[in-house]
Amino acid sequence: MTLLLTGYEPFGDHEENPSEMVARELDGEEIAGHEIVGHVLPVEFDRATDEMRDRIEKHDPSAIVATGLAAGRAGITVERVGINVNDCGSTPDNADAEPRNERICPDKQAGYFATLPVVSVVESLLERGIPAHVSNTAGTHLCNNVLYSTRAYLEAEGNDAPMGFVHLPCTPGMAAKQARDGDGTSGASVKPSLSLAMQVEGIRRTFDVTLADE
Ligand code: PCA
Repeated sequence: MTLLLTGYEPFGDHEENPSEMVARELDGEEIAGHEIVGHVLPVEFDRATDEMRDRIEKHDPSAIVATGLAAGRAGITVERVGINVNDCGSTPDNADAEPRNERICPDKQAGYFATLPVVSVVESLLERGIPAHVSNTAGTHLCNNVLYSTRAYLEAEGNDAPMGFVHLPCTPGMAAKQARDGDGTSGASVKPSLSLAMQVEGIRRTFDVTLADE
């Protein structure tokens, strides 16, 4: 029995992506008799969803948690919904694709809810002293794309494994580096951050709560 955990490779101005580090760290760990399969997805609109489907077909996971970086958010944010939009904003993907106001699936509905127990996960993280909140937008970049596309795929397949998306903030090292590269010490420009250990524990608990909910 497996649990699928995906992170993303670095993208845009970011030299690191905590979601990649968390996926690598938890790969192989056991939770309640399930083995976590950690996988790092490309930040490419043309490839990420196909890779996610391949992993689901290969591992037939009992639950799927996709993660990515949301630099600037103050804690772990559990996404409630994915919407049917691809729009890269000011950040092209890693293959230089720049979708603007496109539909992910032109013939499908506007949105899909995550099927993780979103509110229970957040409550559990807060109880553990991990800053977290529910988020009502995963944006319109790859993170939203993988949430929407994977939920659409699972529904079409009749696969009821719970699936959702968790955005992770910067690590303290990333926030310090970005401040050094930017305004340095004079402005109040340092981004909020959370230690990698806390981020790892947050994702562990996300799986715990999801399995307990089944
Ligand atoms: N974060 C981006 C894409 C990859 C990642 O880690 C997002 O929030 O869409």
